[in-house]
Amino acid sequence: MYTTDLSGKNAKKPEAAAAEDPVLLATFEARVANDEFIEPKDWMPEAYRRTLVRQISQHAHSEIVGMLPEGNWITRAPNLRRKAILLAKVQDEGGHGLYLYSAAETLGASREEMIDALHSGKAKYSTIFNYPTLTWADIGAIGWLVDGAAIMNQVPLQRTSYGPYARAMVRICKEESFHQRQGYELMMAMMAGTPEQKRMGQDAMNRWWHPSLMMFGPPDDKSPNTEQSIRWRIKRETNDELRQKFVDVTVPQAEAIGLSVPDPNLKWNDARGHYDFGALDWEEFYAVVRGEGAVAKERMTARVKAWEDGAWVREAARAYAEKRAAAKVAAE
Ligand code: FAQ
Repeated sequence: MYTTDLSGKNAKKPEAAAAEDPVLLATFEARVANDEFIEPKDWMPEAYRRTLVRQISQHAHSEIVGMLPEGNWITRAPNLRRKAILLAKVQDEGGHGLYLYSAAETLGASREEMIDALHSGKAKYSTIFNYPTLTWADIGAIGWLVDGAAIMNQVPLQRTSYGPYARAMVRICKEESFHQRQGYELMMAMMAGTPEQKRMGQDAMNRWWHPSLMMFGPPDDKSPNTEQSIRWRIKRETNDELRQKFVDVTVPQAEAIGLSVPDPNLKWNDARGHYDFGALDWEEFYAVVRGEGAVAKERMTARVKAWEDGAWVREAARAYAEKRAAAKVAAE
C-alpha cells in the first residue's frame, strides 16, 4: 500500500488528462457518497488529490514538529517511569509522521518536497506547537489536552474517504488514546500533589486551554475548506462540531481533578445539551498560523538541525537498500 521510496519520486500520480471527465467525476462522487474508500490508483479529481496532500502533509508536519516541545523535557522528566513514557510517546509521534508522509506519497507528493516546504516555512503545521513548554505540568497538559483534541479530530478521520489516510488513522488513534490517558494521569498526580504542584497544574491549564480549542481550526463560517471537504467525506465533522465535543468531554475531566477551566463564560446549557463557552481570540490564531508564534523560529531551527543531523541515517538506509537490491539481483 505505501511506497518505501524515501524520495517519493516514483509515486504514481492520477491521470491528469481525465481530470475533467464528467463520467469519471460522477462515478467518483457516487463511490464517495456510498462510503467506499478511494484508493491510490483510482481516478480522483485533481482538487480532491490536492486537498488531501495539503491536509495529510500538514498533519504529518504537525506530528514531527510536535515531537520537539516534548523532546525538550525527556532529560528533565522527574523519574524513570515518566522518562520511559515520554520517550515512547515522542517516538510514537515520529511514527505517526512516517505513516502520514507515506499516505501523502501515494498521492504523488514527494517526501523531499514536503520536507522542503516545512523547512522553508511554506507549509503549515498545527498552531499548538508554537507555544512554549514552561514547566513539567505542560507535558501533562499536552498529553491530556493536545492529544485529547487531536483524537477528537482524528477518530472521524478513520472513516475519511481516502483509504491510505483512513488506515493510517486507525493505528494513530490507538496510540493517541494512550497519550491522552498518560497526560491525564500526569495531571491527576500534579493535582493530588503539593500546593506548588497544584499551582503548576492550574497554570498549565490556563495556558493550554485556549490554544487547544484553536487546534480545531477557524469557526465553520470562516473555514474555506470545510464545505468541500465534508462533501468529499475527507472531513466527517466540522471544526465547530469537533470543538464543541471536545469542550463537552474535557470540562468534567478538569473538574474531577480540581482544575478550573479558564473561561468565565463557560456554562452548561441545558437546552442545547452542551457547554456554552467564550469566544476565542482568532487574531492570535491567525498570527500563529502566519508564523508569529512565540517559539516558531526556535521550532524550525530545531527541526532543520534534526534533519541535518539525521543525514547519515538516510544515507546508510539508502546504501543498505541498494546493497540488498544488488544481492537479490545476483541471487536470481
Ligand atoms: N494550525 O478551512 P480550514 C497532533 C489552516 S496532530 C495551523 O478549516 P481544513 C498530534 C488550514 O490548514 C495535530 N493551521 O482547513 C500530536 C487552512 O489553511 P490552508 C494536527 C490551521 O484543512 C499531539 C486554513 O487554516 N492535526 O497534535 C489550523 O479544512 C501531541 C483554513 O482552515 C491535524 O492536522 C491549525 N490549528 O481544517 C503530536 C488533523 N487550523 O491549508 C505531538 C488533520 C486550520 O488552506 C504531540 N487536519 N488551519 O492554507 C484536519 O483535520 C484539518 O486540516 C483541520 C483544518 C481541522 C486542522
